[in-house]
Amino acid sequence: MALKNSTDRGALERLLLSRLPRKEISTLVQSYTQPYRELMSYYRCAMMEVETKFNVLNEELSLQYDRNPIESIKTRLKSPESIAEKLQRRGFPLTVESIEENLNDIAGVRVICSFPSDIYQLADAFLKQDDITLLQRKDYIAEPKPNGYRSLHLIVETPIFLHDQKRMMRVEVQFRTISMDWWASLEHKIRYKKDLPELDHVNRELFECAQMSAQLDARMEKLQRLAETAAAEQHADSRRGERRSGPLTR
Ligand code: 0O2
Repeated sequence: MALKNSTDRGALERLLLSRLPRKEISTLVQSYTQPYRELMSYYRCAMMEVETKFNVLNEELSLQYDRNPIESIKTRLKSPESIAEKLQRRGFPLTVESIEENLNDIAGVRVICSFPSDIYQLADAFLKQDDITLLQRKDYIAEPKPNGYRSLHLIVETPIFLHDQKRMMRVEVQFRTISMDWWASLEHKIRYKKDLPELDHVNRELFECAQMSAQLDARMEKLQRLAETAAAEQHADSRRGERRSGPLTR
């Protein structure tokens, strides 16, 4: 007999489950969810690998330039609801294999930098590493989205080393300045993906705020350059002064 609808199916599932001993139910659930949990764990490992790479770069560059180019790093694993929604929206099957095959942003690493130039320097240094393969690059800083969104997005593949195998995993890396992140986080709260009617004045003002944030980035970067140049000149002056006064005689 074919089941008429999901209510029938639900009732049947409940009946069957009520007759199974607790232990068997737990084994059953485990067997269904294990492959998904394993895959999510691999993505977590890939995020750890990528996060470590950025921490290493931050440490090294901070010695070289006397400041940290990275303000903070955030990692996130896409939620089961978002995964299901995205697969459905794109017409892909809801299976563990399909997640790995069709989605690039299950593992997300967001690198918040001080200045726009830090973003490109870090992205270049990261992509030069021989275990990182670039799959896709979207530069929304050079070409912001029509709503004003700015960020540099990379989809990369990186290996994770498990006890018995090496696995290649995809990770989405988003680079933003504090100002880009501030705008994107608030815009996300105000509008992004909400089924709102088109509110022209809200869109326009959000776009203006994005432009203000871009101007602030440019000004701050300019100030940083001026300060760096002034510090370098001062340092050179004091070295010249030291050389003129010659070695100390006793
Ligand atoms: P969440 O909740 O941040 O994970 P994709 O579906 O990712 O393959 P898409 O959407 O063209 O293809 O990718 P894109 O443009 O690279 O954007 C992916 C992510 O960038 C989004 O992830 C957001 O995090 C961020 N993003 C893109 N556009 C905007 C925007 O206009 N405003 C804000 N605030 N964030 C944006 P998710 O999965 O959509 O959401």
